[in-house]
Amino acid sequence: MKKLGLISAAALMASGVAAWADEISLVCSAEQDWCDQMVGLFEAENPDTEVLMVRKSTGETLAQVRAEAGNPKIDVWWGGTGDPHLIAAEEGLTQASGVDTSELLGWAQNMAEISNGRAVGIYAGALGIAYNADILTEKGIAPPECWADLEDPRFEGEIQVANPNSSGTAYTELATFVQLFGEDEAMVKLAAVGNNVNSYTKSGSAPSKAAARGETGVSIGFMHDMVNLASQGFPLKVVAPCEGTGYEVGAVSIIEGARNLEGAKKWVEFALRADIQSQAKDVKQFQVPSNSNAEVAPESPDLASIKLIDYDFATYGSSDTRSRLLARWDAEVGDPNPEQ
Ligand code: S7P
Repeated sequence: MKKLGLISAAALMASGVAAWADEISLVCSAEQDWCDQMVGLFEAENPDTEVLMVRKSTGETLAQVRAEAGNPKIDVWWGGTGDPHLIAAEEGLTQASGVDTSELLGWAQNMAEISNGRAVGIYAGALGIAYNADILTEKGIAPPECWADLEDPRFEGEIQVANPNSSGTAYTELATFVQLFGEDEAMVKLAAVGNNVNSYTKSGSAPSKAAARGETGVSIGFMHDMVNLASQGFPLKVVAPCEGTGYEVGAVSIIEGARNLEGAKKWVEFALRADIQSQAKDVKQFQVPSNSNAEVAPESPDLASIKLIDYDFATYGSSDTRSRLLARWDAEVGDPNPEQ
């Protein structure tokens, strides 16, 4: 960890350039705007600390944490779907933060329980379908209402979704199909949807952005990301699929062997605070916050009114299950043009 010497720090301060006594290395798997907001708020409260933040998708971050086991470059991993955080916990790649979770909602505490305190829930959000109303109207395509509709040839070349190897969002979709339809049937259905997919993206929020811009007719992703885009005026309609749908619990984890353990713990405590979580809506992040005292944005999809499955985080957040499902997805669904 780079520490500024007293002389160089004093020289920098005299020159008006900020000098930090401390650095936290953070990977952020939420949206860039939220990552930037969180870093700004943290540094404003902790002027001696610089947060070195990189934004990466959830599956990509898990791959990095695995590759760096024993010599981690990351102190703390904030955001992203909970399953890969649970897998990192199971593989001993993260460590318990020991933070007080008493103010958190049940689903956030559940994540901490499953992972023995190594992953803590920070937000929740449901998976859904979005469509660009202008495009579907122009092409005379009836909007989707159910997951099954996405298999229909009327959506040929119209659907965009992420690749579950890199994206936590797309892994949530894969696990949701398996929980709704059983593993074999899920693969058949995902392959049938795949016949209509024009592109598998690396990031989970990219397909809905593409649908908002009119580059694709339909996307699969998290409803809160779709609501964000619709609130910006894009002609995006959000669909809660008729069969029911899965949801994520976004998480925060401290990496095993973190070089700045104290800084990482400080970040986790900060990220769980009600006043901090309440500010997510200022950057149009409409997940449901995990702190029971945090404000829920009026735009946040109401999870109680959506037909949610009883998502089995212990099973789908296990290393064996994820490896098996991804291997089957690669073999039976597959991405013909994987993004580099
Ligand atoms: O912050 C928005 C969000 O949808 O992005 C996270 C997502 O897992 C990260 O993207 P990838 O799918 O590319 O991994 C979600 O946790 C979060 O709600």
